[in-house]
Amino acid sequence: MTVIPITLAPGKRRAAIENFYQDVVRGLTAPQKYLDSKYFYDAKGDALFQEIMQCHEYYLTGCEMEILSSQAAAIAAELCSSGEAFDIIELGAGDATKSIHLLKYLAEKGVDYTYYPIDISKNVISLLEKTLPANVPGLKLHGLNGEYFDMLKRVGNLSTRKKVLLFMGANIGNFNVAAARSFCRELRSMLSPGDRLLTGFDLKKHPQMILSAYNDGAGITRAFNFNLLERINRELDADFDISRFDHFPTYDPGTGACKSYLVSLANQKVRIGDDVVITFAEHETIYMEISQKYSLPEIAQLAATSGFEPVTYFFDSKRWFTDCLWECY
Ligand code: AVJ
Repeated sequence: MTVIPITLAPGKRRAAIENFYQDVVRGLTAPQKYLDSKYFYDAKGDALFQEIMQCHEYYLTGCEMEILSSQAAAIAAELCSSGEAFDIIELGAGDATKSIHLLKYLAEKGVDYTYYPIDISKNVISLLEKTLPANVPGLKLHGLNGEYFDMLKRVGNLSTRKKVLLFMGANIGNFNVAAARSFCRELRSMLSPGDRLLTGFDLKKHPQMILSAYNDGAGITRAFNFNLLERINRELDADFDISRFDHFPTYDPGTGACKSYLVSLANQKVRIGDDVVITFAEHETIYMEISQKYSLPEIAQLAATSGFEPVTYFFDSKRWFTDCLWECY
């Protein structure tokens, strides 16, 4: 979740806005215009994503919740099977409503571990520090607010045990396949043999189910996409007229790429700040987000080409989603 917390010091806040501005201008001046989906998550975007997770079409959250709530014991058994002590690090921990099942189970069994949630949102981390120990008696928690790789380096100095990394929520889907491979390789370079990674993948299934998940009837996903244009208006003094754009979600079952676009409904110009004017042709698109879907062989290949060995796949009862445990070799 990318939130620019109001608690940021003025200098840091200015730097965050400057990065946002640079990324937006770079994306909207490219031949295929695009915006980086990490910018969806301001306060309004966080709230809209919470609503998406409640939509009946958006099956992902329920599937992964089922896996964690009904198979915590099996996951824990796998983690403990080597007999070696470990700490748990969660990338993009959010509110930890899924991982809490595993954390609780391990705590109840008396397994000694520290939980290091990493999140880009300072609000998320302080909330976890306040609420989680009350819900998981005896939990040792050390929250880290920042970028994944910076914070992973920090954990390297704090923890001397084997590492278990959690990367859930199908967040890996926000990378295309090549970028997911680079990401996994970079993770691998920060881990050691015997360390493990539990990643959530949304699986290929009936294309209509997938497309509907990103095109809910209540229009929440649409609003979630438009919010990024509104955020640009709010934070970068731009003048997008969202009534002159349409939301166009797509899914290609051949590649497993679920991509969403915004479509300009007219020839139009959009001003960003004092210096930049972006020209849109009628029907020109902005590529907003990818949510990549995988088959099991594609997951195995991703593991193999990034230095991991698949250990166990945990599935929901419909087999629509998998949390996959990999080990570094
Ligand atoms: C948070 C990246 C897992 O891709 O399914 C949901 C974001 N975008 N609906 C996803 C999202 C539109 C979501 N992830």
